Amino acid sequence: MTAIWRNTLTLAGAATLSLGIAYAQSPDLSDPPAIEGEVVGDHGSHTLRMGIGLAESSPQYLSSQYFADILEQRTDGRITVDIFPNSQLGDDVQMMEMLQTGSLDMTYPSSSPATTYVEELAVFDLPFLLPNREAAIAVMQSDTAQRMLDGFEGSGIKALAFSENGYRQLSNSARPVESPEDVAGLDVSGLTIRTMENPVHLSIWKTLGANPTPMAFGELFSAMEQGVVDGQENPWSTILTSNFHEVQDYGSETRHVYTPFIMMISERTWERMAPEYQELVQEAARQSAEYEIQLATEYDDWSREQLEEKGMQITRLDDEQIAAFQEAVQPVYDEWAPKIGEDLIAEIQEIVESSSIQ
Ligand code: TK8
Repeated sequence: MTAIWRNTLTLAGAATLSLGIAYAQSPDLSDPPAIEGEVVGDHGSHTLRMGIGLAESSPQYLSSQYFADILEQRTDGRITVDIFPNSQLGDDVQMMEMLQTGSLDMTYPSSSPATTYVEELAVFDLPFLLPNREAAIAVMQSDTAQRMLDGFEGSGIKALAFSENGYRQLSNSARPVESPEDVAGLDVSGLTIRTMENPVHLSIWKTLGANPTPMAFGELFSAMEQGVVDGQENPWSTILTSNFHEVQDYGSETRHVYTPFIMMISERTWERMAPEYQELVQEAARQSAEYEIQLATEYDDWSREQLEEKGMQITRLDDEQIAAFQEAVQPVYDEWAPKIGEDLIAEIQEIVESSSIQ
């Protein structure tokens, strides 16, 4: 972990969460695939504590529940997983640290706060890099991505699988945003946009002329409620299942970054498990990640419609408007491409090009 990344990041205070009741309704979601395979041998019992950031109705939680069900069924109840949603146990950064010390078994953060462990992950933070979901999935399931997961080795964290957080959309409580100028306009009136704890995201919003501030997800709802921050950016499903529409009137379909989630386990917990259990945990992580991507896909447009029904004014940007944002953030590439690595970016762009749909 080199100084360049540590210096750039400022860590938010402990997460306090007031999300209120999770959003009950959900789209006609696909049921999880049937759990197949033999019950594995008896290598003792494990109760895994898993902390996640999002609400019970989120694709992140539902797929984690599927992960738990696979382990319980395939071990005849010898491995159980207790899931703690809504950042109850801390934010992404804190929970990764808890995996390192062994005070938590599993977590499921966004890739962005994990760039302090594996710098290559920052490639996912470059704006407009992944034009569509097919390209994103092709990248997440590539050898390049597997190399990033392997990059955690020796850090105290074992990274098991990528899944989808999703395409990030801007929301704010001040006005509709249709152009980079509108974003810059947000700053003129001193409005603040919350970002994840990640230097590339800070650069994106600074470059667009906003006034960005990094903050833990668990603090975001109350910070918006109290007017500490005026805007934020997340996938529609997170905005809906975290009830952000209660404190955000405007949304803009910027799709400016596709953020993955990474399912992780503490290396200490992993090393306490028999090889057959390790194999099963890895398999279950991949299966639940595939299911999570499916759920996140089904939630995306549906959540946007729900938010509009709940009164959020959502601006859909046309190709020309998106192109204006792409042009406006070009300086982010100039700043970060040399640090992230031109070769890595080229590797990802090649996967994107070869993925079926352009
Ligand atoms: C939840 C976070 C969240 C992320 C963010 O723990 O912080 O805005 O998008 O999903 O990982």
